[in-house]
Amino acid sequence: MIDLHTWTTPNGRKVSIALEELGLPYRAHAVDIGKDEQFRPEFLAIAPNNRIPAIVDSDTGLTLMESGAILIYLADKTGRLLAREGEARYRALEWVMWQMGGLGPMLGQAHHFLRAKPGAAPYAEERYVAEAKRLYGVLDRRLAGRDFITGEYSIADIACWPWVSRYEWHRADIAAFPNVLRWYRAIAARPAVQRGYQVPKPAGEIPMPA
Ligand SMILES: N[C@@H](CCC(=O)N[C@@H](CS)C(=O)NCC(=O)O)C(=O)O
Repeated sequence: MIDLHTWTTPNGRKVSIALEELGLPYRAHAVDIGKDEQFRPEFLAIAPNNRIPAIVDSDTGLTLMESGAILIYLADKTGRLLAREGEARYRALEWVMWQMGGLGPMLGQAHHFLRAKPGAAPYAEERYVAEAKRLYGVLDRRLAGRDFITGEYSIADIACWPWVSRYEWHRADIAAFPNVLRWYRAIAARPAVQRGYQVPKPAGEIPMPA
């Protein structure tokens, strides 16, 4: 059994979606970051960076923070969603790292400046909206002629998709990126993604461009 400590955010949803896709039994525990629950000592014991998500796998005794590491762990535990070796493995890891080091942090900054205190830092708003657009361009080119980021559905898609689902927050015109739009819709239609999106509590419909 896996205990997942999470909240209704892109980094949290990566893990609930992966668990749903893999059919692994898990219990979700809500860590309401709006109420600073990520600073509770019992959470810090498994997630010393005070950020969700984190897991405890009672099969192995392993505790793990950082969504990218958790995705790799779950894929390796089951032998699914990530090739065991060879170029396919490293290509998927390359795009997981792209998400962890680029897409997630940059979109997160866009959300902060656009939503937390709009108008307080116009240069930052402009910079992160422009960076979001650049990253969408990168993803769109990668998806040209491919159903998924590495061809086959993998943890690379699961890492990126929840961030793109906040396209309204970072003001991305997703329709201007037709490959991203096709990929976004295809993943949103997966039952496991629809279930994982609503963890640890119902969060409404998945955003869908007209
Ligand atoms: N690199 C980390 C980032 C985790 C992260 O930023 N989590 C956010 C929610 S998406 C959080 O817990 N924020 C709480 C805070 O900022 O105190 C990961 O991918 O797991």
